[in-house]
Amino acid sequence: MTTPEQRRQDAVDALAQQTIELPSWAFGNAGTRFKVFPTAGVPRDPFEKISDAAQVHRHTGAAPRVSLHIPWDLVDDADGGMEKLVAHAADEGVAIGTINSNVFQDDDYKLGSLTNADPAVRRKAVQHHLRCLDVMRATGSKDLKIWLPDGTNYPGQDDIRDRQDRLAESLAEIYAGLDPDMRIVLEYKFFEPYFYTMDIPDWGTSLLHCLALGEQAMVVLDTGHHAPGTNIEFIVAQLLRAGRLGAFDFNSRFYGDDDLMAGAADPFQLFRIMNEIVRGDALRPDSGVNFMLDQCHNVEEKVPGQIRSVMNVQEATAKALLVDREALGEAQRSGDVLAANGLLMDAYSTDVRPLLAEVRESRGLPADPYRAFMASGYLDRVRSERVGGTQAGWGA
Ligand code: PSV
Ligand code: MN
Ligand code: MN
Repeated sequence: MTTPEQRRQDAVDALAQQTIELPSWAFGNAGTRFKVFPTAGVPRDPFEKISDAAQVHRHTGAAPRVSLHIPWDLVDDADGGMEKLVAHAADEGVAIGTINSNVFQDDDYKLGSLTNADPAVRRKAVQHHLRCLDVMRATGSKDLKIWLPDGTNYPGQDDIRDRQDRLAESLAEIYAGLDPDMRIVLEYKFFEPYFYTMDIPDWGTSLLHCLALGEQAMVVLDTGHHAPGTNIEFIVAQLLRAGRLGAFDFNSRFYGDDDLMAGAADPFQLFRIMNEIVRGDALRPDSGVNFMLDQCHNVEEKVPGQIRSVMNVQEATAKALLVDREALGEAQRSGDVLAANGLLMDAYSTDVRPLLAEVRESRGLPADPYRAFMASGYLDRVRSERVGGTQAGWGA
């Protein structure tokens, strides 16, 4: 039997190793299609986005990688632009993580990118992904994240099956370009930007394409990309069982793809997800599951919004680590429904903030990263320094 003290110690060890990747686009201005409210001091280029992300790592010690979106974060410089970005990241104490491909901005992609009926448009979209692989070679990134914005708005607009066939062919071309240590991580989303069909609307479609591609293709689960009421932890359990959960995009939703701070809307759901992660032994740094945030901060400050989200993921993880799994297994096997549910709820109801403060302080980090950042003067500094030029928008 493990004692509560042993569980606590195991939790401390696991939490000290947990890392969460940050999205570069969280640091730029974002908004809805109605309005983007500009925030003073936001980054004007990819270098400044990385500097802001590094602040999150500096205060939490848990966010050592930054995910880039290409071409938004492309530093086009004949003299090794991306290498300069890598060096800048290293100077700031972080590294480049996943590379995300945009195929949602060009007019050519109105009727689809990798699924477009026009072979020339498909070729262009495939080429863009091959270019992303080159960016990965320049940045040392290992994961190419494909979120496919393709779909249709009206029944009959295009042939659903033909689009799947074209998608499979395009993905196979990209997959063939991977180096042996690279992966495609394939995201799904049930609606938006199209509202009748999306070409990768759900985990089943993503998984089928991944299985057809091969072992270097894995599913990405974005917590905001499901219909209301979807049991996301079930999907986590199933994908882990199949060995195909490649990454998370954490964010909160109340309605649709709201991109709010992770753990803000439904901390209990985040706990249930992390409970499946711990149950599936997928928290280990070498588990193959990359934990990432995918958020936009429309009305709140961005760096502290990211810090708060990292802390929320850590809290959900700490609670999941405290579940008494032996007692839970016994209760489950003996059919004691209420005891089993009670054991899970006991862990969820634990205030883990003192435990996390202890983990941080033992690593020389502030007990409360949010307060430490707010007191650091960084926001005032960038507000006065970053004047002029064009503020980076969601995309720029
Ligand atoms: C799409 O909604 C998405 O969640 C994808 O992950 C993209 O990479 C991200 O937003 C930013 O474009
Ligand atoms: Mn996402
Ligand atoms: Mn999204």
